[in-house]
Order: sequence, then C-alpha cells, then structure tokens
Amino acid sequence: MFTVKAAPFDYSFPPDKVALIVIDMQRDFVEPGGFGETLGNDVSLLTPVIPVVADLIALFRKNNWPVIHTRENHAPDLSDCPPAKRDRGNPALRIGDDGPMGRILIRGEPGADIIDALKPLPGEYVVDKPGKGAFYATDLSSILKDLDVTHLVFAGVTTEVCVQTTMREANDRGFTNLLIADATGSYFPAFKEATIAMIAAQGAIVGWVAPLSALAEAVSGGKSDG
Ligand code: TIU
Repeated sequence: MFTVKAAPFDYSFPPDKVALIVIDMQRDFVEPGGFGETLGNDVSLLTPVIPVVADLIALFRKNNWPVIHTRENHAPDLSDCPPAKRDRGNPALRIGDDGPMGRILIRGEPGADIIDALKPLPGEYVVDKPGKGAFYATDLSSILKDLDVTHLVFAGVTTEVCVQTTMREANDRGFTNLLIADATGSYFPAFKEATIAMIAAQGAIVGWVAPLSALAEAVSGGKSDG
C-alpha cells in the first residue's frame, strides 16, 4: 500500500488497483474560441493546471499504472446532445456551431481534442462522453472492471462540473477517490475551493484531496508501508 497525506485524513491505495482519470483536458475548455469561452468564461484561469496534470500523468506512466483520458463531446449529427443542453442559456456559439477550432464540442473536430501538452499515448484509454459525468452513456464502468481497479485518482477540468460529477458517480459505484488539488481547475476559483471542501467533508463523503507533491512523496517510497 502507498499512503498519501491528504484531507480529511491519509489516503491509502494498493498500487496494483489504482487508475488515473484525467477529465476533459480539451482545447474546447482551455483554449480561446472553444466551448468554455462561448459560455462566457476566462479560459486562462485553467492554464496553470496543465503542467501539473502533465507531471501527474508522467508519474502514472512511470509506474505503469493505467491512465484514462475523457473528452466531453457529441456526435456530428448531435444525436447524443439533448436539446436541453444545446439550447441552454445564451452562449456566443452553441454546441455544433462553427468556431475557430471547428464545430463546438463535436467529436473529431480540433477543438474537441485533448491539448497537445497532454496527448494520450497509444495504449491509454480515451473515453468520449456526452454528459458531465464520465460514467453516463460510456463504457467507463466496463473499462474499470476489466482493469480490476478499486482506487481512482482524479485530475482535469472543471473541478465543480465534470470532475465533481464523475467523482460522485465513481463514489456511488464503490470506488475510493483521490482528487489532486493542483491538477484540477475551474473558471470560478471559489467554486474549486468549495468543491474541494465538500468532497473531503463529512469524513471524505465523496473522496480525499491532496496536492501532487503528496502523491509523489508517497510513491517515491517515503510513505509506503509495503
Ligand atoms: N462549463 C464547465 O465548467 N464545464 C463543462 O461544461 N464541462 C466540464 O467540466 N468538462
């Protein structure tokens, strides 16, 4: 077991039962001209998490632990996009409209792809999801069953939307979750902080939270108890 100094108390995981889930590190959320910006957000707020997510992925690759990337996107014919989602609010461009990185949030378009700095390697999993949660209408459950993992480490964007939704879905499915605080970001810093607090509250009601440095220290041997 490895034991990570975390909130609200230490998080222990068996190294043969852990996987990393990197949520939606797509151009549509972190670059200008994509879905996130059309919703009125300042996408530059997400930039600082990119190098931390890169280091977290590198840690998992070095240990040969599974890495799963997700992408929020929709089929070109929008058959998996509920009108209630597309018609919501008053965005500059709607899902499926033409934008500077191709059609907004459409599978296969440049904007819907994962950013170059965090490109999946061959053999890593890429889960396309139409919802905010990565378990809804995807094969994530069967991937995790095949991998035989029990512990999930989370990173990505945005903390209170797709990351938190997926962590709650995972929690209800019996997984033991760790969120890497500096590897997740929000367009609303106060929402990120609130999400971190509510995940760890009530004795880790949704999961644990720790910085990447704490996970790295545990894995490097300092906190391992065999
Ligand atoms: N808008 C927002 O904060 N997030 C999303 O729409 N999707 C994800 O979080 N990936």
